[in-house]
Amino acid sequence: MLTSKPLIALTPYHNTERDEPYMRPAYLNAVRACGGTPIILPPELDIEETERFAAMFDGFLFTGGPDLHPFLFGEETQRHCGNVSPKRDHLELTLLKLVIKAQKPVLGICRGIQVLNIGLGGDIYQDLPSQFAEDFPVAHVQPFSYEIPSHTVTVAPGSLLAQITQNHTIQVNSMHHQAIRRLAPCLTATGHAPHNLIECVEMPEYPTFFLGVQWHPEYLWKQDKAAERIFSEFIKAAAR
Ligand SMILES: [Mn+2]
Repeated sequence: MLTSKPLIALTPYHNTERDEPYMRPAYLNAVRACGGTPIILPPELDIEETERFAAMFDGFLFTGGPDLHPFLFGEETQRHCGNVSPKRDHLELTLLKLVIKAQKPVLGICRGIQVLNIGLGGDIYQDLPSQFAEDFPVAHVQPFSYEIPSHTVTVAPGSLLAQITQNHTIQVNSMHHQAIRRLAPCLTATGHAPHNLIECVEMPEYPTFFLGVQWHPEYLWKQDKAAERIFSEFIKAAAR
C-alpha cells in the first residue's frame, strides 16, 4: 500500500541582498525525520495561490529568520532593529490568516512565533538587550552551539506544550534578540523563560495543533525527546 506522509509547507528565508529564497536544512531534516514531507514555499504568492496552498498542504511551518517590520505592530524602527523583508512579512502574514481559516496545523519557530503573535494582533520587543536592563542575566543569543540548550522554559500545566514535553521544565536553545511583548488576544502563553519572557504560545480554541516556540527544536530533536515531539506531534496532527 502506498503510504502518504503529510505534506508540510515551510515558509522560505529571504536573502534580501540577492533577492533569493533559501532554507536552512535543519528544518527539512527535522520534518523528514519526524514523519513529514517538507515543501518549501515560493517567496511570492498571489491571494488565490495562497488560498489554494492553505487548502492543499497538511501542515504549515513558519520558520525562523530576521526581524518583522516594526510598522506591522505600530512602531517606528529603533536603531537595534535588524534586517527586514517586507516580501517575506507579507507572504507569512497573508498565509497565516488563510491557514487559520482553513484550520490546518501550525508550528511557528523563533521568527515564526513572532509572526503568529503579530499576525493575531500582538506585538514584540524589537531588541531585548537594549529594551531590558543591562544586567538582564539570561543570554537569549547563546554563546555556544545551537545543539546545546542554554536556558530553561517553564511549561504551563495542562497546555499543549505540557502534553508534548511531559515535563514542567524543559531546556532549550536560544538565538533571538526579539521576543513577544504584548500577547495577541486569542493566544495563551504556555512557556516562559526566566524573568517571565514568553517563549511558547498556543491558541486554546483552535481545533487542531497550533504552537509557537521561541527556541529552535530543529537543532535539538536528535538528542532531546521534547524537541523531537514538537515535530512529531505537529506532523501527527497534519496526518489526521
Ligand atoms: Mn530564549
